[in-house]
Amino acid sequence: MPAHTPPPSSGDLFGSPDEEAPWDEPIAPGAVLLRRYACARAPALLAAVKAIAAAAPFRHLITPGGQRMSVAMTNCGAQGWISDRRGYRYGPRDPLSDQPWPAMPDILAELAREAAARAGYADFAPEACLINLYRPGARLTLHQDRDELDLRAPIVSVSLGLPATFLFGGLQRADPTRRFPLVHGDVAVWGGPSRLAFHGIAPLRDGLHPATGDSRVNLTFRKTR
Ligand SMILES: O=C(O)CCC(=O)C(=O)O
Ligand SMILES: [Mn+2]
Repeated sequence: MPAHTPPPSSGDLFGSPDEEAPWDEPIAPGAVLLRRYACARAPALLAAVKAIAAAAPFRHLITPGGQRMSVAMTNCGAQGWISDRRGYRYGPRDPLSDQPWPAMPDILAELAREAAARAGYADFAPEACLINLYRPGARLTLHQDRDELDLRAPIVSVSLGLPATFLFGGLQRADPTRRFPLVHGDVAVWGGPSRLAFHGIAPLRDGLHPATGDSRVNLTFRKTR
């Protein structure tokens, strides 16, 4: 029995009717890959990302150590994640424009809430959506998401476009890391005992995807406070 099938009326707008039905792949206690969960909504999600990026453009942030990140980032929601010489933090305004980050569109917030619930985290209310844009060669080295104050809430992370390799380790940096392919429409949710698991993305490989061309877009939803 498929875990979820797109509503019958969504065929034309959001995906082809012969799209794969989603399935769940638990990877660690509190962590699950919701395979293809976002496929049906991907065109609407990408349209929303385009509108967000028109107001708050993707940019390569500088790490506190002075390195330019290979992934380009922007945010939507009440809070946005930023990095500069002063450190990593959340803030309500885009430092490029000094305007509030674009509001989080309902279609994004609903997807995040539904995915979290499916993974066992009821009532997830994301305040921030960090949007990561990967071009071939871009990567995210092993890290923990630990700038959020309420670690009871999970991280919900949506993959769109080109495939990537998700590195998922343990609570210590030196713990063994497993590699999971992430493709268009996959949603990773980690929380509970896995909330502070080290994770990353291996350098993106060249390719072309019908939905995003030569890039991968990742939406990472967080409760920040
Ligand atoms: O791109 C991904 O799938 C992971 C992103 C991530 O770990 C982050 O934004 O902190
Ligand atoms: Mn992360």
